[in-house]
Order: sequence, then structure tokens, then C-alpha cells
Amino acid sequence: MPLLDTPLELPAELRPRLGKARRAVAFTGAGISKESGLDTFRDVGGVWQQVRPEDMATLDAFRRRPAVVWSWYAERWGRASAVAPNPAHFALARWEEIFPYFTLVTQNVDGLHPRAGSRRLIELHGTLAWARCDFCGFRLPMGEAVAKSPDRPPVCDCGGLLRPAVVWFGETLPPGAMERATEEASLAEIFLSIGTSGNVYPAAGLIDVAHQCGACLIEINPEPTPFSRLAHLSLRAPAGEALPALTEAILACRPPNT
Ligand code: BV8
Ligand code: ZN
Repeated sequence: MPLLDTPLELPAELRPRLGKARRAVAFTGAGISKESGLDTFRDVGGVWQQVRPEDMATLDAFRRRPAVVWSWYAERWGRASAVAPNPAHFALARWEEIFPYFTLVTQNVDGLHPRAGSRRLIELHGTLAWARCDFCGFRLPMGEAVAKSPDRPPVCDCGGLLRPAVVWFGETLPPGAMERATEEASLAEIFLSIGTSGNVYPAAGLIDVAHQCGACLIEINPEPTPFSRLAHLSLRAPAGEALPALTEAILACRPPNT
């Protein structure tokens, strides 16, 4: 039973802005991958209710228990590579054709956005698709690394241990990623926040940047978040349903081939 009336009726006061906007940013969290079959982090039964982040998602945890942490990420990589992008991921890939300037900023590490065809993508928290060495920077596709060494981190030629190429808590984001994302958020005329609880910083601060710089803020989340009060439009529905409907509604108020 769809939660949204389709075709989606956009508020009249937003149509002119959405009709002529040239710059858009989409900011995604784990909720966009829920309909692909992956757990979110903080929902009931989510990842951080299965394990504590301090036991599994910090450099210190990896140093203390490299085999346990490596196996956990190998298993998450296996699950992420076994599922498929859902209609929400594919809808966002289309936004690259709809808007002359579009950037997708994701907190997700599951690799579903690039698999859905998104190219203008900033993966703020890295990706499960690669393993890397912190000492020499060597990188290896995660599938190859896990095939080579499923139960413990492979040893790099330089003697270091390979680790998943994700950003752990307490680690800085990839060089330049937050700066580029902040720049795009400050210029965005439309800022879409999809499937994120807005708990993790500095990533969640992008929503405030977009709001302070005057973007039209649209939130897609079945639940309210601390940022819902800033949204010009909140779609309380799953992303797999809301994003394709929103895309069609925005196309309907834009001159063809803008
Ligand atoms: C750093 C990779 C500092 C690993 C992840 C203030 C400023 C700076 C830092 C901090 C700060 N306050 C606290 C910190 C520290 C920390 C932090 O933010 N802690 C939080 C928890 C309090 N931040 C950091 O450590 C960051 N590093 O700042 O370094 C520094 C500075 C200088 C020098 C050294 C260090 C690094 C953070 C990155 C951590 N890595 N992931 C892994 O995945 O294993 S974070 C993890 O959380 C994932 O990336 C995840 O995507 C992200 C955010 O969670 P969400 O995506 O929002 O997921 P969640 O489950 O919470 O919500 C899902 C939502 O979806 C819900 O709202 C739900 O309603 C909705 N939903 C459900 N179904 C659907 C749906 N929506 C749509 N459709 C559906 N069907
Ligand atoms: Zn190395």
C-alpha cells in the first residue's frame, strides 16, 4: 500500500524554485539502502544494536582485534555485494541528467550508489568495496582481499595490515571530501536529505549549511529527524517510493530539456 498519493502534488510555493533550479545536492544515509535489504544503523535491530561501534568501527578496535573486525567487514561486504540498488538509487542517478550541477554526497559505504550509475559522487565515509594499507596507501578491491584472506587482515608487502577503506569513528574524512561537499551544499538551490538520522558529524552539518545558505530543503524519511523542522517539504515514506515520485513531480514542473 503506497504511503504517498501519486502523482505527488508539490506545494505550489515550491514549484517555481524546483522548476528553474540548476544546482542540486542529495545527501544520503543508510535508510536509502533499506529497501535493497541492508540494515540501517540506529533503527530497531540496526547495525549498532548488533555490535557496539567502539568494538568494531574504530582504529583502536581494529588494533585490538584485527581478525574479528576484518571478518565483520568481510561479512558486511559480502552482504552489500549480494544485494542490488533499489529505485531510490536509480532515481538519484537520473538527477545527474536533470540538473546541470548535481552532486550526490553519501555517508553510505555499501557501494550501491556507484552500482546504480551515480558518477558525481562524494563517499564521505569511504567504501566497503576496497581495502587499503594505512602505511603505504596500497589499495586492493575488497573482494580480492577477502578471497586472499577471509578470516584475518591480509599483510601488505610493506608489512602493514590491510583494513577496510571506510572512515571509522575518530578518523578524519577523506582529504577534501568535506570541503567539496560543504562547497556544493552552500551553492545548492535544492538540498535533498534522504534516509539519514542526522546523528553523525561532521557529515550531518551539511544540512545546516544548505539551510543557512538558502537551499530548498526536502527530507525523505519515514520518521522525523532533528532536521525535519528545517525542511520545506518532508516526505514521510520509504525512499524507494518517495524518490521516484519526487523525481517525476519535479520533472513535471521543469521546462523540457532544461
Ligand atoms: C571525525 C563507516 C574527528 C564505518 C561511519 C562533532 C564534530 C566532529 C566529530 C564529532 C562531533 N560529534 C561527535 C563526533 C565524533 C563522531 C560522531 O559523529 N559520533 C556520533 C555518533 C555522535 N564523528 C566521527 O568520528 C567522524 N570523524 O569527526 O573525526 C577528528 C577531527 C580531527 C582529527 C581526528 C578526528 C567520522 C564519522 C564516520 C564514522 N563512520 N561509517 C561503517 O559503516 O562501519 S558512520 C555510520 O553512520 C555510517 O556511515 C552511516 O551512514 C552513518 C550515519 O548514519 P545514518 O546513515 O543516518 O543511519 P541511521 O541508521 O542512523 O539512520 C537511518 C535513517 O533512515 C533513519 O532516520 C530511518 O528513519 C531512515 N529510514 C529507514 N528506512 C528508510 C529510511 N529512510 C528512507 N527510506 C527507508 N526505507
Ligand atoms: Zn602497505
